[in-house]
Amino acid sequence: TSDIYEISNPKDIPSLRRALVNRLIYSIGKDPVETNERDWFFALAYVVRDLLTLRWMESMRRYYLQDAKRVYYLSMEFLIGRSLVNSLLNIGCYNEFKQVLEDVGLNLDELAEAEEEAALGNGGLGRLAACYLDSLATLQLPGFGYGIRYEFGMFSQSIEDGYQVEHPDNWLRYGNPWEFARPDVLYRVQFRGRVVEYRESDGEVRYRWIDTEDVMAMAYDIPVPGYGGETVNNLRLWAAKASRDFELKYFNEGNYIKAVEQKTRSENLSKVLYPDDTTQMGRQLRLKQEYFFVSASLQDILKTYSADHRGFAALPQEVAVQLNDTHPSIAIPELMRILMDEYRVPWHEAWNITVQTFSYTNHTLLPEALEVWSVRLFEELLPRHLHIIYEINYRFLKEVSERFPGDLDLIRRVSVVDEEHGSRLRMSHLAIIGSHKVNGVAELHSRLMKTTIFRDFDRIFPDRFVNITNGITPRRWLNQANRDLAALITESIGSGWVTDLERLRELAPLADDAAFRERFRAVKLANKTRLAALIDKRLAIRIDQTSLFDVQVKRIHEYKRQLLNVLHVITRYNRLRSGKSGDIVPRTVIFGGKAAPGYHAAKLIIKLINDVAKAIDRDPAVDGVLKVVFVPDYNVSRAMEIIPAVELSEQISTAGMEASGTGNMKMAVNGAITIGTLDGANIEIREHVGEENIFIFGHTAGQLEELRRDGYDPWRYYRSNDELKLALDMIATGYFSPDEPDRFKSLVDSLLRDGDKFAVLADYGSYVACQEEVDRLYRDPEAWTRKAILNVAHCGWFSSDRAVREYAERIWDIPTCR
Ligand code: DL6
Repeated sequence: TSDIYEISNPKDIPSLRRALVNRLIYSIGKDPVETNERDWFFALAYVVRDLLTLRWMESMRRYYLQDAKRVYYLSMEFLIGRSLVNSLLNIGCYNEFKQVLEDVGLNLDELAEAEEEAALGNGGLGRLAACYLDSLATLQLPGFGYGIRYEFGMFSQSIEDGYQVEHPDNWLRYGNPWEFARPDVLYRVQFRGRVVEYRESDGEVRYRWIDTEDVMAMAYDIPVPGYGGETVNNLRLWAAKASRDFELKYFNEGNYIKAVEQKTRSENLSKVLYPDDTTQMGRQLRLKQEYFFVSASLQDILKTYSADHRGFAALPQEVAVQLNDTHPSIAIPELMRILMDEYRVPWHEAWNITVQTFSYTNHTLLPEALEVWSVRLFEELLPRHLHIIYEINYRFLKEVSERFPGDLDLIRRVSVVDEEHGSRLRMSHLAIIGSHKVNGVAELHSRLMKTTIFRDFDRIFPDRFVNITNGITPRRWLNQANRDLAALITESIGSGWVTDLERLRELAPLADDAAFRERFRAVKLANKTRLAALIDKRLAIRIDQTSLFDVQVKRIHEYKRQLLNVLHVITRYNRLRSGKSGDIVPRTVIFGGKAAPGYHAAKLIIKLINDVAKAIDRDPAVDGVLKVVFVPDYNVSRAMEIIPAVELSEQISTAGMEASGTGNMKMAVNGAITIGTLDGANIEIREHVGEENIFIFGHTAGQLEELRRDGYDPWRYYRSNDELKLALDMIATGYFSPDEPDRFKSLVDSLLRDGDKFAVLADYGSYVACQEEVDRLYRDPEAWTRKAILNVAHCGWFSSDRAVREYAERIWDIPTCR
């Protein structure tokens, strides 16, 4: 096959063309005269994968020969998106392939649309994992992702009559050209069964987990190319396969149908991604998914380690495991189990190895998102792990009671087992106790973590908590998504920024250069025009590309406060209708985002946005000055289309509730100006870009705490602000839903009668006032552009390269491996 597929020189167009046509014929089985775009996409993806494969093998060999310490990033979610263009840019062959395709009458960017996106994540946490994989490879760090190969990723969203409708994401329907199936990399994962105690010849009591129901985990590998193509790392995703033993049991009983049923049941385990990131669902299948991928990953990690190491004492010197939130925290008792039950390592030694190996990232303070599992469920599914967790907890609490004698309340608060709510395991406690480092994802979040939910733990382990502020990869979010801005930047300061984003600082002096501002503005306008054309094409909605593009795209959640944005839109609408708007700036307010399928309020917010959009559309009084658009099915590809066109980035969460945010970083580095609260990484964005280049409004986390302590009364705001009252009354009385006047009553009730948990009303006044400031600045295009340029220039620090370097130095202790 090497004659057919081999590319002697990836810059040689004829050889690339030959490889492409050969792939089309021999791998896709299509005659080049009778193909569709998807055939070409697959052929091209195979050629690109070929180019990655040798570099990938070289990288693996390099790690092996240098006996490099490796980091394994365990995550239930990797929100990768499409890979074709990203891979081409990273290996430096984009232009060559563009040419090859043009020669056969095809357009690379159009072809790229044939790729299904790998939407194996919900939002921030999953996308962060994907950005970190890109940075690990670019920085030439031996970093490997482990996750689940969900057959159905994040649901796709359509909007029907203004309501969200969910559709299954059958992304593997045509196959995934990037992956290598590894039927030989197969591990047994046990569930249920029982634990027996026995005494060994050395007199030690040991445990055996027997009579289990088993599922097999089969590996699929996806190469992850770093920028420059020197290093290609690996993302290994596990798919569930039925265990032969299990099937045989029924076959032997002559029950063929039952055997096949059983096979389907086992394989359902990796079927679907749970589509809610902010409420924990205590579902058995979810716990099974967590243990399934953790067990397979640890077996794989230990197999690699054991290939050239004896014993496990050196494991923390060779291996670091990062737990992306608590979802994989069952890895802590699992490593203990393997070390003790399978390799006879004594508890003390096993515990030291475990703690030194693991570290844990917390991504949320929302109590409803913190994982807890019922002891009963654990007992049923993972009885041996429950024993180990009890023992970990017992030893930990013993130590605490020795250090803080008599503080029984402390013991109750820090225990892994929460007895107050019916015996539940608090996975965050387990993750903290079993890790040597715990990090939050922005300064404020890390501080709040230490002073609120994990205050006791910070006292017990004063060196354990650190902050590593999130970052985003400049390859995908600037170099790829915003080709025109990338070209302008490169022309101005060279291309070094792609791997050293802080070089963007060199753009700062150009903010005062009128000619540069003109070009910068032209790029933004071109991006807006492109987005307007897409919206017209897909939704048949016309928007004015010269209006201010005011954008809030992210998951729909009450704490992210899309409702606050809607209240401002309604206020603006009312001012326009009553002629009180003065010299108002024409705006297009764009929303996008998915609501968890079971989250009623979030789904109603989507309907409200769409109903408000409809009312505004029908009113000639606001024609040309106000437009609202809800972009359906927000995902990585949509984000890459929208973000380069954003002018005003809405980051308006209730202070203290958004752990970091990463959309805020993506938009700022693409030349948007943020309107935001002092929440998450907004605070650090303000520090970097300067307070004169960002619009900050609203209560701080501290002020909100005080407000609540003094008895927060949303009615006070309602009564004292006529515009707010009018907007709320319109929603409540069916102005936007005349066909069903009560439709949004529950939303208004949540604000007025149920205590306004997210302080929407408390921040309304300052938000609306701040939006007036936005209008004022926008009326002066030179001043606006100047600030936008300074946002780009000063956001280099938010690169995921910086974040990953911090992890490598402060947590994993791994050097680069060139
Ligand atoms: O750390 C990545 C991302 C943050 O930027 C967001 O602020 C945060 O909401 C998000 N959390 C999740 C779900 N959390 N849990 N568990 O996606 O993480």
